[in-house]
Amino acid sequence: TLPSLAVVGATGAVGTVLCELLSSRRNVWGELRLVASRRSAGRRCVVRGEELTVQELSPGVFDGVDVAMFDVPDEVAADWAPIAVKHGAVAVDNSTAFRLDRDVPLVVPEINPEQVRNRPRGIIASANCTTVAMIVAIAPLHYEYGLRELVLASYQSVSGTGKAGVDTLLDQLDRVGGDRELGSRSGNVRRAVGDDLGPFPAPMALNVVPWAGGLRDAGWSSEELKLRNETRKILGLPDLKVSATCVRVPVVTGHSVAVHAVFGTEVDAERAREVMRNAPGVILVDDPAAGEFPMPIDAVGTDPSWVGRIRRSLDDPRALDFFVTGDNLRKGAALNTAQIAELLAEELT
Ligand code: 11C
Repeated sequence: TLPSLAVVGATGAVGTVLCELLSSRRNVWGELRLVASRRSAGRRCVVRGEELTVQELSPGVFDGVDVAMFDVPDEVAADWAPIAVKHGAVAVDNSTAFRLDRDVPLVVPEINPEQVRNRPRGIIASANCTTVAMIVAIAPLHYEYGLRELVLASYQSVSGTGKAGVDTLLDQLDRVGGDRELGSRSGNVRRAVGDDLGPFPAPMALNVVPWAGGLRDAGWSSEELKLRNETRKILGLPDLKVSATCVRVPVVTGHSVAVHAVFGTEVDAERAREVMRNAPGVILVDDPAAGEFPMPIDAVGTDPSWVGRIRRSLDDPRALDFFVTGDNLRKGAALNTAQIAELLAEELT
């Protein structure tokens, strides 16, 4: 019999994409259970052509479950993933709760699939969406040239903060639409947008906000630290130098990163393009003369990281600059956890 799967957080922004993926990917699952908070319990969702009723999260929902995927807030995952394990499931968690735990592998299946077997706590973590978009491109370049340092600037979409972020941006765009004076004087976008900033510290419409996540020591944001710490762990480079600036932009879905990568050996832009053409999970879109760039409006709803603008640094023959964009809800979250779970399904079948 095929292994059973529980999807915890099935009705959230990532859970919804996950249910779509379960309907479109090769079916490796037996029984499927959709699980959510009390607020969403009782809703009906169609997955794989079956109508399923969403069950309320409780210890009993894990009875007889082989794999439990969690797309829920950190504190919910921290409490409930160990409960799922106690009930006999392997937990695949997409929150930050376990990513840096030494006894929990942090897996991006294109890069370190073998790590799924190394799970003393019965938990496997899936990486942050910004890290995932960037790392599927950077890993093959690291194997080619030996990575020494990353300098990153992210352009993160509002769906990174869930459905509330998307509603906030779309409501704000309604409020600013049609006023051709807006943006030409300090403060007038703030006045038009009003006080409801949703999950953001500043207006998102007609703006970019150099902030994502929570405040950490010395002025760094949690998102910036995740890019550094998760990249180091996934690549197995504990001393890699990483400096990131995370920025929220008025894009609904699709996180992008401008990358300056310094390597141990001299690089060649054409060879780097060749490496990207052959890299799993990457699509090369790099023809500026034809107006072809990797952009979130094109990458949304697709699986790979879109990579382009590849250039050798003018001032350092060992450095490459490029731009990468990927669907943060798909490969950045739902797809990566689905791929990890599929590795487990293979092992358990
Ligand atoms: C954002 N990257 O764009 C965040 C959302 O570490 O899984 C995902 C948080 C995480 O706000």
